[in-house]
Amino acid sequence: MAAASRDAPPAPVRRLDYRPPAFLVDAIDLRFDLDPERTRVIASFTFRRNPAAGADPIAPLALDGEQQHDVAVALDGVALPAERYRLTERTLVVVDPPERGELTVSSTIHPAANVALEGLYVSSGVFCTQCEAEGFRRITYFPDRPDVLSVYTVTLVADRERYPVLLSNGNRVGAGDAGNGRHFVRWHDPFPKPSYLFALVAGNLAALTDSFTTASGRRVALEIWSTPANLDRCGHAMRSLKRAMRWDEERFGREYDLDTFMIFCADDFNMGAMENKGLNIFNSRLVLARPDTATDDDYLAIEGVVGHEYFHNWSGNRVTCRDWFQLSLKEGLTVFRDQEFSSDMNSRAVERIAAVTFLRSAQFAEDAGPMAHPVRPDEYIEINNFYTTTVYEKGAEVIRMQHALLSPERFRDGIDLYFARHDGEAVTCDDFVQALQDASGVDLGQFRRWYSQAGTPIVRARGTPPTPGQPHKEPFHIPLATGLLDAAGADLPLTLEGEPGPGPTTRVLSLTERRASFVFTGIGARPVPSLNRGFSAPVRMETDCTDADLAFLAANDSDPVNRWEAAQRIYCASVFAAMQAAAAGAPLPDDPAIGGLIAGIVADERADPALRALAINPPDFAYLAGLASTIDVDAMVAAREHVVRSVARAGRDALLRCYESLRVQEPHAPTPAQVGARLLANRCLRYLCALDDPAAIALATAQFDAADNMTDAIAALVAVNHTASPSREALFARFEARWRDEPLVLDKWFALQATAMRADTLARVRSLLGHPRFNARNPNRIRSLVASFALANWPAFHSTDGEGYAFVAEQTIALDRVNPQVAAVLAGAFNQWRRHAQPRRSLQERALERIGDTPGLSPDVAEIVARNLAGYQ
Ligand code: 0A1
Ligand code: ZN
Repeated sequence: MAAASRDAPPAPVRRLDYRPPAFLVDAIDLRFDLDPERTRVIASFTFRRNPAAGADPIAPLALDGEQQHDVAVALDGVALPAERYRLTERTLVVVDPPERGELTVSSTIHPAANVALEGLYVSSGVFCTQCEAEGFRRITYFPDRPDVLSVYTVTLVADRERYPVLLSNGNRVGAGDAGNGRHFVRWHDPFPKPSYLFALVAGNLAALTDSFTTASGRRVALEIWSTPANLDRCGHAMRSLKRAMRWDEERFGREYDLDTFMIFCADDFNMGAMENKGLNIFNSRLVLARPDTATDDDYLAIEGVVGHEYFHNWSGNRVTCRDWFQLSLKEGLTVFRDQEFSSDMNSRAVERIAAVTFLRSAQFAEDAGPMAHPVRPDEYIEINNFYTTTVYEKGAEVIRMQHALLSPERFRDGIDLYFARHDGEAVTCDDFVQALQDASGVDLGQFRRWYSQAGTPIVRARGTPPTPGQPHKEPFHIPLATGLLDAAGADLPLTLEGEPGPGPTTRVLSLTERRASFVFTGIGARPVPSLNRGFSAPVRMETDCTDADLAFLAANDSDPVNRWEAAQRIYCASVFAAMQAAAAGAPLPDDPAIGGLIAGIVADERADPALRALAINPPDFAYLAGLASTIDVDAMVAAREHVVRSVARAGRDALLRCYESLRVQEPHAPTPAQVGARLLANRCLRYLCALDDPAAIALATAQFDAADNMTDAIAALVAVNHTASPSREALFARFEARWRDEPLVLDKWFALQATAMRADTLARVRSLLGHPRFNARNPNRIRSLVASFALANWPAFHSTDGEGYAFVAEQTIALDRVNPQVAAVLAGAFNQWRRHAQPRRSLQERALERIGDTPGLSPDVAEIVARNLAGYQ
């Protein structure tokens, strides 16, 4: 199938090929003479042969390096003659190295030309870095691998006027004049760290400052650095940081360790944020917030990500990964920690439902496609492609299951042992599980399969579908939190046969075999089971619940996650019934049950508004697609639309009443009460506008006019986004005029237009590429306009004329020359192609082939294409 002209992708790196480093580096001294066009880097480091390297005593001293010029090398202060080292495109090898010594490597790099945003680059006139996973090798030659830990001393030299602020990791230990209008600042980080945690920032910046006193009484200076104009938007991030620092002390006993903790917010950043020791670098969209510019969701995301990066100081930095296959060691654990933080700060149920929704839409799809991989992958071509929902979100579920199997108390003992045992080390996922097992006495032997086997298990079905390279699956150890409801909706005590009663009302059942049965005693009439409460295991549940059981659970389950889940299952069933009719060309059936259910939930004023809003949310396309055997986009889009409209029709009065009663009257505040009320009111507004009813659209316009906050303003645009009403154009034009010069706000406007379910969307997206505020080099702009279209607009991306596919292929190819990491995200839009019905299957295959046939593809995009076009069915 592969065209003869296609380049073979680079060879994969394999987990089992891991070897300890031949040399260790205990300390490194780095000097930067910063200039956007020509930065000189001088790195001096002490190296010594690794006593633990074992077998190969003559292994050379090999350093990684890319895109560096004018390289000079000295050993113990003496210039090294050319025959003593070999320089290739990606390595510098010292021939016949001594057992120990000091190597000095000088080189020149070009930050202003660095558009891939890996290594040292310039963002809005400010120097900044991104070194994870392998960016440090674009800064200097070094053993750029996470198991080489060194103490860093960094001297930054730059023009005093253009770059008055010079930041790096650790503590500031010196500063002064460097002549010629230049100055220097020196930083020292006493904690040995891998090169991926190195960072520097240099520019004309201002700081919001505060302080935090740790549990042991040390005062830590807190600084959030941004351009002076943005300082008034850093307050929420600062409050979040202080909450995170306190929470990690209280919940995990983890205290901060340096004198200063800094955050810098960058306008150009490939991912969300980065946990560099003492100097976190954030995408500005995850720092900056003011009620008029940021939504309630933005506020929550900022709190969560500020927490996430801060928590890495222990889970990632003090204890780091031995190699990149262990990425989930730090990411799964840190996502679990940030989820717990957000749950403790806000509503636990809302947080859990949001996490489950994301996992099931994104990670389940990943597990069912060509990118499926275990939480601890076995091979990769480009590590940047493995910052995935499997490593992060499923990784967090794997931690959560161990929390459930051990109990919170024994889990904490295990985590304490893990940190104490491995502080200052680079370790593996196995080391982590071993610490939990040793501290708790719970046997986690079988549980370890969650790290090595890909795929989503099915509970109550025959097993787990195969994934690439892993046709046979062994049973997982699955903790299934279970309850039984009696006819009145009350929880029954669960007493296992042979036990003295009464047992607890929710029990974590341990499934370890392909089949298991549990017999509870003292249960009278047929109870209604509530399985996988709190989504205790990341599995697909297939149960024999009747429609009546689901309606009963939606109304009565004491577990809020399963109450939500029951409503979602009813919703999905309704969409599937309509889908079958659509696929057969029959008229779409009207399902009165779903309309009644939603109207009932909306009207239930005793229930938490945020939970009501989540319960009436229609299932998204990604989740629905995951439930289908073959994806028929036309039928799916038509069916979902049909059900949404019938809900809107049947629930109209209840929706309107709820909307009117919940409109927040007092001035905006990000309190849980206001957030919940806005969420539900705005969800009602969306339903009301789904019928193109002019009265409903007038409500949206009025809301837009009156909004004192971005949540309500954007919600008005969302509500009219798919309509043909001229009011839509008017609102979008007004929004643009108001927020033209605010890139992060305009991103919301780009994204809404890219996700509009309208016939003219692709034409609109193409013309927006020429918008004066669109910038094809900025990852946030690309994600808003192009990635939203590719990944979130099912009808337009999958349009049967193939134009959506052609557009995304063309954009992927163009972007790959600029920013391979983000280009690979776009290429991932085709990951489900084999699951689609014709003609979309072939059209997507052709788009992938077109990308794959492009000469000079990055390994990032080449890997995605190769996995997609490999023989896996
Ligand atoms: N470690 C960061 C995420 C991150 C990963 C890779 C990056 O560039 C390749 C940037 C950031 C986190 O988990 O927050
Ligand atoms: Zn992380």
